[in-house]
Amino acid sequence: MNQLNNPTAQAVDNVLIYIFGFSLILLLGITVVTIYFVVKYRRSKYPEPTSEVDGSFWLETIWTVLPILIVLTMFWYGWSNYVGLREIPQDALEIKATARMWSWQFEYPDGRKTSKLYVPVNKPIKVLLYSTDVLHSFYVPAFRIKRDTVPGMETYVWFQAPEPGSYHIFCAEYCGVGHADMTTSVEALSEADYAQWSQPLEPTGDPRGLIVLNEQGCIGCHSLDGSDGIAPSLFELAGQPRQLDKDGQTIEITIDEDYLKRAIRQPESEIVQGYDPMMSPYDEAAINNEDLQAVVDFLLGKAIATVPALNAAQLLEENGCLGCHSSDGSEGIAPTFKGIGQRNVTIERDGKEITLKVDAEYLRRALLEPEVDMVKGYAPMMPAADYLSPEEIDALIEHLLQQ
Ligand SMILES: [Cu+2]
Repeated sequence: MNQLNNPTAQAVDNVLIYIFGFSLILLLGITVVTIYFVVKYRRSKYPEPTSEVDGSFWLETIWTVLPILIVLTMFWYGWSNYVGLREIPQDALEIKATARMWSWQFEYPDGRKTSKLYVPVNKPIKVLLYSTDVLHSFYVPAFRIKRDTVPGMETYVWFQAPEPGSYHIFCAEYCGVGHADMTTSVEALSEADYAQWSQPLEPTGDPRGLIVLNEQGCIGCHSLDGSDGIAPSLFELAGQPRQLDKDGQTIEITIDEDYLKRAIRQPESEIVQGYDPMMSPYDEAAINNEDLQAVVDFLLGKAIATVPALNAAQLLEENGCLGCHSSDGSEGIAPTFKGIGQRNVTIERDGKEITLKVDAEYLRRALLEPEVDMVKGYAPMMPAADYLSPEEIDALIEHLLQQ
C-alpha cells in the first residue's frame, strides 16, 4: 500500500525500521566478531592465553556510552512518533465507535449509524471508542492503530486513509465466544463518493410546518423558544391574547388559525404592539396553502414530529445482529434468520426441552431476555437488545416474522 498520506502507519513504520535496523546491525556485528574470535583463538592453535590485558579505559567507555546513546535515540524517536499518534489534527472528522459482543457500530455527526466505518480519503478521522459490555480492542492493521475500548471510559484513535478501498477492522482483545467474528472494515471513499454517501437518506421526521419555517428563514426574526427578538416569538401561541394596532386603533384578539394566516399573508394589516411593521407578506407563490396550513398547525401545537418508518433490515445491520445470525440460512454461532417466522424451535427451559412455534411473543423474549429460552444446540452468548426502543423492537419482530 502507498504509505504517503497514511501518517499513523508512517509513524509506526519509521520507528519499527529504526529499532529493527539497529538491532539487526548489532546482532550481525556481535555474531561476526564472536565467530571470528572462536575460529582465531581456538584451543588447538592457542592452548594457553596469549595476553595478560585486564582492562581498557577507552574500550569500556565506548561500549558503555555508545549503547546508551543508541537506546536513548530509540526512546526519543519512539516517543516523538507516539505523541503524533495521540495528537489529533485540528480538522479531524469525529466518528463514534461502539463495541459490543460481537460487533461494531459507528455513529456519524449527523446521527447516522452503520456497521462498517465509512470515511473520506485524505481526511483525518478521530474515532471515539466505547464499549457497552466488556473490553474490546479496535485494531486496523493498515493504519497501524490499536486501542482498547473500555466500558465506562472513552478512548480514541485517529487515522487518515491514503486511498479509496476497504481496510480490515479486527477486535484485538479476546472478548468471548464470538470474538473471532468481530470483524468489519473501514470503507474509504473518494471525496465525491463520500459527499454522495453522506446525503440524508430519509426525511428528518420534523413536522412540515417547522421545515417551512426554517426554509423560509422565519426563525431569523421569530424565536421558537419564547426569547425576544425583533419580532414576536412563536413559542406556545395557541389561545394567547394579543394587542394589535389595526387602522390606528388598538384591538385585542386571541391567537387562532385565522389570525395566524392573516399575519402571514398580510402582516402589515395588524401589527403586534411594541413591534415595527417590517415583515413582508408571504403570498401563495412563496408559501402555498398546504404549507401555510402546516405552519399554522405547527404553531398551534397540532403537529407533532412524525417518526420516519423504521427500517428493520437496517436495524439488523446497524446493530451487528448479522455478525452472528445469518440471513441466508447458513449456520453460524447463532440460529439463522432465514425462515425464522415459519419455524419451530426447541428450547431448554428449567432443564426440560420444549418445542415452540416462533411467534411475536417468543421473538420479543428472545430479543429482550435471550438467556431465558435458549435454542437447543447454541451457547447463551447473546446480549439483551434492551438498548433498542420499543418501536424498534416491534419493527424487528414484524420483520423477522416475515423472513
Ligand atoms: Cu471484542
